Amino acid sequence: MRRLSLSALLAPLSTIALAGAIACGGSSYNATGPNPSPTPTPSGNGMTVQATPSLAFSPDSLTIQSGATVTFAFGSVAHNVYFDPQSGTPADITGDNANVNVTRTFSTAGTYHYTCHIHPFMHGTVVVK
Ligand SMILES: [Cu+2]
Repeated sequence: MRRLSLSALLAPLSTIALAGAIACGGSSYNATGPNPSPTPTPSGNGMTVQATPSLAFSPDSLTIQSGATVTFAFGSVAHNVYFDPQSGTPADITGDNANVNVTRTFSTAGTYHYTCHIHPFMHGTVVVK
């Protein structure tokens, strides 16, 4: 007489398989990730003027201390920055500037007006104390 019991052989295997399935179900959710900062950070010691696709400098007027920088952040529409001729102006930002940041240092106190020559109605002012 043979008393082979297949179920007796398989029972331990199915128990192990079931335990493995339970253990694999507890995958952890990784909640950490890049944290988007809601406010733009100033670049260096300076201020930023956005040259916007809506054809304006924003802000169109700002006041800085002498020696500080202004970064002109050009968006998807090309602009440039030409300063009204006077002593102490930084170099003009010539040509077509899109999707690029250009920084200028203002070393001399004064009031500096500038214009985009592509859009002559675009004006801005930097007051250096
Ligand atoms: Cu422009």
